[in-house]
Amino acid sequence: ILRIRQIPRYYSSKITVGGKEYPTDEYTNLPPHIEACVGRNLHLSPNHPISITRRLIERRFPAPVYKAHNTLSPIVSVQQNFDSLGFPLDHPGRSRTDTYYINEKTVMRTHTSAHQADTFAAGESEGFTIAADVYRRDAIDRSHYPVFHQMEGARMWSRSEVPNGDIAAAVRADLEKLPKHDLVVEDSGPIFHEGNPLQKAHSAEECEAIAAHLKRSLEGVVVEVFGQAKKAAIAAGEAKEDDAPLRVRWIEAYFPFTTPSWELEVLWQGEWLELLGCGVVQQSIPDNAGTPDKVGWAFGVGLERVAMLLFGIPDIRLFWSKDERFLTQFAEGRITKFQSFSKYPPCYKDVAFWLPSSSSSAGGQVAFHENDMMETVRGVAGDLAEDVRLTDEFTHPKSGKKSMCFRINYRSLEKTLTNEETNALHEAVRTALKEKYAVELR
Ligand code: FA5
Ligand code: MG
Repeated sequence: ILRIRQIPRYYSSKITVGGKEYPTDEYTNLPPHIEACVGRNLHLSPNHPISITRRLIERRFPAPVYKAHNTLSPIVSVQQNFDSLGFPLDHPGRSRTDTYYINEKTVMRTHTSAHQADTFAAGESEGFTIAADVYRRDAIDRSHYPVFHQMEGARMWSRSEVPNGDIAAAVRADLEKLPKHDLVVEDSGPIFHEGNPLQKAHSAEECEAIAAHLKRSLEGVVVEVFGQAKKAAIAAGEAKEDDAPLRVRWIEAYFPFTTPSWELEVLWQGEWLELLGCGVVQQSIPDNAGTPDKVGWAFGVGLERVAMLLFGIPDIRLFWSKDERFLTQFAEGRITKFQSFSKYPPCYKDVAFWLPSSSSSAGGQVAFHENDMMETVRGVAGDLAEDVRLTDEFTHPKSGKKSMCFRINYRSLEKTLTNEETNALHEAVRTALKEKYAVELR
């Protein structure tokens, strides 16, 4: 039986998240269908592809240099998620359109970097990995989901502990110990320049050594992951030994908490897919964590993105499936190609509406964000929504009113949806939009 979910319009004075109660306020925007994911812990579920992927990557960052943290709570303070990392107050990531707030001071972590400062402060090891569920209001398509998993990694060196206080030499010595590989990675150009600057606290030589150690470490992950993926594809008859090699590239990036910064992308299904972000840790973070003599690097990788490539999983929603046909295909320590149990027909439906005039008036606060659409659809249709795209948007020249049109693809991973079912879902989406955002349906 198809269940159409209700979206709450008001929150009561308390909200329960992960079994604990929190006071709500005008920031609260965490819907029940997202709260329901707290505690699923796919990254710790034996034989789940997210857990298998986590362990595969963890193996590249072994103890005792790296300590693995995999059970940190997803409920963090705004201080941990944003302030400690130097996010400016007007950074879009802080807005309620992008982040799930439990209340003004408490959020669902949007990334594993939320634990960087605390982990530096604890000072238990030279390096660490942190695997965890993270939460974001975001697009709906085959590679984006509002709850996903990241692994953070960091490696720090202490000025007071390396021989002669020479960080660059110590990092280069550690670089020599990393396994070499012959993967060709397209590079992004100079290690640092005005647009991707060196920090004042670092010499050019230090930054270059840290960046080289960072890139070699992460390229090692790619080599491991794709070596395994290729073996599995060959075993499944989907690839041959002499197939064209994987295309991988570094591109420059920006994060408030690293500089210089990069992202690593791979060519997947004809498009560049971003796997991870990384960079040289902003010195203010170890400084504020009480470990000012530490310098080093950090990265954050999307585990679903890696798992999709590893196992050939075509849609990110599958990770949440409780369907035995999905779950029984995977076993710890074994990389095999996902056998799709079938592809059911898509069903495209459009919805067009005028935004209430207050929200489209010039200079006024826009009260409807694309992510509001995403969440409304996910809230009503759950995993029966495969993809949502903004197909048209315009402002009426006379009335100044703004119109938006979205195309929703309804498709179940488990069965063929009937016309009645998709019509009911679509009608419920329309009603929810009208009730929650006072849009005028067209
Ligand atoms: C971050 O979250 C940074 N914290 C990463 C980082 C850590 C940078 C440490 C520097 C130092 P970003 O928003 O790009 O960056 O997300 C990192 C990765 O998470 C992406 O590369 C992608 O693999 C994955 N990801 C992001 N959004 C989604 C989503 N909605 N669904 C699935 N995976 C996602
Ligand atoms: Mg990114």
